[in-house]
Amino acid sequence: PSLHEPSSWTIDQAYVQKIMPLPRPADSHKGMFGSIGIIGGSAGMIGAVLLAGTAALKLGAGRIYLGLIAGNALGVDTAQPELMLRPINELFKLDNLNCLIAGPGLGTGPDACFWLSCALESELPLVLDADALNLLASHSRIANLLQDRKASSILTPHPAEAARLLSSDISMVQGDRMSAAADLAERFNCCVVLKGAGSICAMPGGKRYINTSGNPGLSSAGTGDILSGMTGAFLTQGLSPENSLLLSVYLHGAAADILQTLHGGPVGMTASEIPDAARNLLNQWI
Ligand code: NPW
Ligand code: AMP
Ligand code: MG
Repeated sequence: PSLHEPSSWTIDQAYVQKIMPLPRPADSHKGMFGSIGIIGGSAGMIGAVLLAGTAALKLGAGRIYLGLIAGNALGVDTAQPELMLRPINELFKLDNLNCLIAGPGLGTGPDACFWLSCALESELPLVLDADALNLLASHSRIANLLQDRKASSILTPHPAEAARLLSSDISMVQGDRMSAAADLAERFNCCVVLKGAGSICAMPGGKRYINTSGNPGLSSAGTGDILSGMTGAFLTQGLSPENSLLLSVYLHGAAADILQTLHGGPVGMTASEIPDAARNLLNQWI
């Protein structure tokens, strides 16, 4: 940043209203809003990929395909039948995808590592979350593939994932969250959000942002999986990686703020409730 620029920006409603997707034209069709592939869902963690898929659907992605690692996975999510569930090898045969998310419930076994490599070798913009970040931290081959990518990538670590990526510990990361996020953005040349109260977004060029939305209601299982789906939804609809991340981070927290008011407090907020609340805000603000 130059002398006249602040060292960090604040992400608030006024900021995100400037980076919204355009209103939909009257003659729109689903092909105009992108097709996203989400890689994850190992045995016992299929919910993570379903949550990410539902979030992508409700934030406007045109088509959502889930590539499931679990061999005996279900063929339909009856709660959200719009999602197209495929065995992971089938996902990589699709030629209409324009964005990928890898990590929710992916696991860290050899299969997960192989399919993550395939995602990194693709030329599609990519969101890396959860176990994709854990594999990135533990396999230099995965880190090399990320560094060699031509398409953009977004990293969405929570403090423990960030600590693994930085070979550090959670207290060091939390002690200087701004530096931790900026280190990751520089090291991997990616847009990064370091999640947790007051999420920090750091961009490869050095720009840094502090989010103002969100509350402890988000401290529950699956809320990060929702964020990855929301980020992918904006990426697949054509927003830049930076704006996709800033908009999803703010909207995710703002949805939780609405739910906290509605429920009289943060206790018992569920990840599944966030996409509907975020959708309502998005429609108001577009
Ligand atoms: P502790 O020890 O609990 O206090 P992991 P994960 C720490 C999937 N999921 N500030 C935390 O601290 C995900 O997608 C599936 C400080 C602990 O040490 C992944 O694939 C679900 N510390 C997989 O599970 C729903 C913080 O991080 C460690 C922190 C594993 O993901 C749930 C835990 O992190 C889940 O999303 C903070 N703000 N946040 C499903 N329904 O299928 C976290 N920690 O070991 O990376 O495990 O995040 O649960
Ligand atoms: P994950 O740990 O991957 O499930 O992600 C948790 C999500 O909830 C991230 O988007 C965090 O920023 C958000 N979150 C968790 N706890 C809080 C909190 N106390 N205040 C604001 N946001 C939170
Ligand atoms: Mg997570």
